[in-house]
Amino acid sequence: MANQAPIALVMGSDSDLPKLENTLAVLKALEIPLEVRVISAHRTPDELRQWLDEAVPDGLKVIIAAAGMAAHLAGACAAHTTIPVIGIPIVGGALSGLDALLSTVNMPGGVPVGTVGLGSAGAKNAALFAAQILGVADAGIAKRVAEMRAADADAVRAKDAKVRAAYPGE
Ligand code: RP5
Repeated sequence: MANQAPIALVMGSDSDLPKLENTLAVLKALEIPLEVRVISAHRTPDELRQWLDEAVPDGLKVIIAAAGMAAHLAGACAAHTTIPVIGIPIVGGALSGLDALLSTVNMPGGVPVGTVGLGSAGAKNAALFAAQILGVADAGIAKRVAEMRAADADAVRAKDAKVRAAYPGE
């Protein structure tokens, strides 16, 4: 792909997309170009290999891979490349995401996947983690991540002030 984005968000199904709003929102706020794909480790394994064979040499730096159920997408990405892979286990199915969490996090030694937690916080953290990886070599991204962290802290301080005003104590 011409002008390969540095981060890719790949998901196993378009049914995962509504659960990845935080990932998309954070990377947009940080002004980091993003490639978004639906590729399944199980349903379209050939496309996964083909995509990685092109995107990594073209300049892809970090993969965020989201999948539910028997979630092998992040591990399959990690099997094919040595760039960092962040796994998002998707909540859903009969086991409410526990299957995806264990499938994503419990990789064999030698093929790491940096796995975030379940739910919207995990989706948010995956984006921040990917940005922080890029931020090691990109001062602009590191600055924007630090500003986002500071804004989050300000929001907590505002909530603290509100609660203290409502419950002033003695
Ligand atoms: C996984 O199976 C996908 O990542 C998704 O979370 C789950 C269900 O996929 P669909 O049947 O909704 O396409 O591979």
